[in-house]
Amino acid sequence: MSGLYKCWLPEKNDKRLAPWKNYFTSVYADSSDKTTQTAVRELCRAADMKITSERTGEGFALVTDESLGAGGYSIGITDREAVIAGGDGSGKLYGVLRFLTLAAGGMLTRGTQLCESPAYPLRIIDHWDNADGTVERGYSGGSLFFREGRVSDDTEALTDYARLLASVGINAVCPNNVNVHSTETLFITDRYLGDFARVADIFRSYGIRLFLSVNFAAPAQIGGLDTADPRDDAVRKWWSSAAAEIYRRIPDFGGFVVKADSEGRPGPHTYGRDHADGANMLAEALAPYGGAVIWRCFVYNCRTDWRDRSTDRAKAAYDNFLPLDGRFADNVYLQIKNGPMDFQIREPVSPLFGALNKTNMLAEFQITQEYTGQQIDLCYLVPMWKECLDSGTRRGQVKDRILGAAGVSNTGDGTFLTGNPLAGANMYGFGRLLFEPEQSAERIAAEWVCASVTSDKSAADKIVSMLMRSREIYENYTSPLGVGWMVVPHTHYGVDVDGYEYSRWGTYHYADRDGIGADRTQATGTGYTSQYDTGLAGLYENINTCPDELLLFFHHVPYTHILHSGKTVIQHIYDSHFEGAEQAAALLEEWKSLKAYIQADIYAECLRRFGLQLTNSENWRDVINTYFFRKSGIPDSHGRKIYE
Ligand code: GCV
Repeated sequence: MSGLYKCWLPEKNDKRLAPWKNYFTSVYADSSDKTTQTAVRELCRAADMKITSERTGEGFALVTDESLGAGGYSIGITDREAVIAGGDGSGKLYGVLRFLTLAAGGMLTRGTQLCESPAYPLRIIDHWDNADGTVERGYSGGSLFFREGRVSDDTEALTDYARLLASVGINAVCPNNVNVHSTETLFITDRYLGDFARVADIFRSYGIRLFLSVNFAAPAQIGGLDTADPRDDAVRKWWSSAAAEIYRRIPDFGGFVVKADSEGRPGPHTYGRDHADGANMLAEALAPYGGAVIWRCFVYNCRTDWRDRSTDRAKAAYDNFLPLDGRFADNVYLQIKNGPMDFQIREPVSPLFGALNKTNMLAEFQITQEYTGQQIDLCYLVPMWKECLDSGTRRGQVKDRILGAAGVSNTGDGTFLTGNPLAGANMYGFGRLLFEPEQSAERIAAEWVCASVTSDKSAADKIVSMLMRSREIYENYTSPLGVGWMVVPHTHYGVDVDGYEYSRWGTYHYADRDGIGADRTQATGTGYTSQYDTGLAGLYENINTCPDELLLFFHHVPYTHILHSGKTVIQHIYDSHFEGAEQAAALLEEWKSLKAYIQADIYAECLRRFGLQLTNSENWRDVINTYFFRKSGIPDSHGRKIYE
C-alpha cells in the first residue's frame, strides 16, 4: 500500500495532531489483551510516548467499561486526560482510531464527550480477489491479499489495511472472490491454511475475523468424492474434517461465504437439494467452533430467453429464498443485495428484507463501483445505502431487521487505495453507517473529507457538496428513471443502450417506438410488485403513486406519459441527460478551483478522473438522447443538439 495515502488516519507526528500534543505524552491501559495492545500501539504510532502501568490522570487512559458493549466506546476529554473507554479490547481500539480520525479532521474539542457503539454485530468486507492477484470488478489496482497464486506476505501492507478497516469498525473480512475458481478451491486445504493463519493473526490484532469464500463442489473437485450432495454422509464428513483443520490453524475463523447455484457456480440444486440443505450442511460443520455461514441470495436464472416475458429476474431472490424461511440453522446468515437486480444506480429495496421473518439477514452493498462509475466517475454511495436501510416493511425498517452488512471492497494495491482518492468516502461511509445508521450521509462525508482531503473549511464544504450531488449527477446522465443497465456488456462502464437487451441476463428495458420500461405490476406485468408487503406493493403498483425515479423499473409507459414532475418521460430523458453532462462539467471546474487546498498527487489524480467522467457523461448524453429521439421521433422541446 502506498505510504502516500494514509486515508483518514494521521501519520506519525502529523502536524494536525499538534493541538493534542499535551495528551500525546503517555498512555495507560487497564488490560493487556491483543486488541488493547494494538490500541496502545496505534497511539504510539501517531506520536512517541511513554507507556505507563499506573493511571496518572494525564495523557491517554484506555479503560474497560463493559456497559458499552462489544465494540462500543466512549471518548471523554478533560483538560489533562483523554479517556477512551471500551466495552472490550475492540472498543478501545475503535475509540483510539476514532480519536485519531476526528483529531486529524479537526473535529474534536477539549470538552468532547462521545459515546458510540456498533449497530450490528457483523460488519464484513468482502473482497472479490483472485489468487492470481486480479480483482473481479476491482478498479484500484491488484489484490491486497494475493499475487501470482500466493497469499501476500507483505505484513506491513496487510497491517495498514487491517488498521484502516478497524478504524471504521469492520470486524470481519473475506479476502477471496465469491466466484471460487480452481486454485481458490484449495484455500481451505493444507497448502494454503498456514498462509491464512498468518493473515488471520494480523487481522485478529485489529479485532477482525477471517472468513473464506468456498466452492460448494469442493468435496467432489478436490476431495476425491464423486458428489457434493449436502445430504451425503461422506460429503458432510468431508466438510467437518475441513472445518476441524481450519480451526486447528485459525481458532477464531469466522466461517464461509458462499455463492451457490448462481451465475454458473455449483450448489445444492445440482443434487436436487435446496439452499437450506446446502447452507445447513456447512453450518453444521462450523457450529462446533462458533463459525458462521454467509449464504448469498444473488440467485437467478442467468440463461433467460429475452423472448419469454413471464420470467422476471427481479423476482428471483424472493422466489428462491422465501419458501425456505425458518429452515436455516442459527449460524446461517442470508446475504441480500440492497436491490432485487444487481447494484444499479437506482433500484427499489429488495423485498426479501421485509418478507423473511425467521432467518438471519445481512445487507450486501457494493462499495466497488461496478455499475456506478468504476471509481472514474464520482459517486458517493452512502445516500443509496441509507435509502435501503431506511426502507419500511410491515415488520419495521430494513435497518432494524438485519444483523449486519457486507460491503464489496473498493480497495486495491494501486497508488491510491481506492483508485479514485475520493472513493475513499464510500469505504469510510460503509463502516460508519454500521455504527450510526441514523447519521446523515452529509455528516459522514464531512468527517471523511476533513480527515482525508483538506483542512480548509470552505474547500471541505465544496467537496462535501460535490459528493452529495454525485449520485444524482451520475443517475442523470446514465439510464433513466430506474430502468437500469444500458451499459457496455461485461465491462459495465460506458453506454450501450441495447447491450443487454437481447441477452440471457434478464435485464431488459423494452424500449420501442411508443414507450419504455418493464411492466412489473400484478395487473398487467410480471407481478413482482406483489413481493412487497402492502405499503410498497400498492405504491409501486399504481402508476400514479410510483415515484418518478423508479417509474420504468415498475411500469412500461409511453414517452408522452407525464411524470409527477410535470414533464413527459421523453422530455425528462433529454433534460436529465443534458443536465447530467453539464453537472459533470461543473464538477471538473469545481475541482479545479480547489487546487490550492489539496495535496498535489490527490488533486492531479482526481482532476484526471473528472476529465474522464466528463467525456463519459457526454457520450452517455448523446447516445441516450439520439437513441430515444430515433425511437420516439419526438424532438426536444428546448431544441438542443440531438444527433440524428
Ligand atoms: C462476483 C455481478 C457481477 C459479478 C459478481 C456478481 C455477484 O453479476 O458482475 O462480477 O460476481 O455480481 O455478485 O456474485
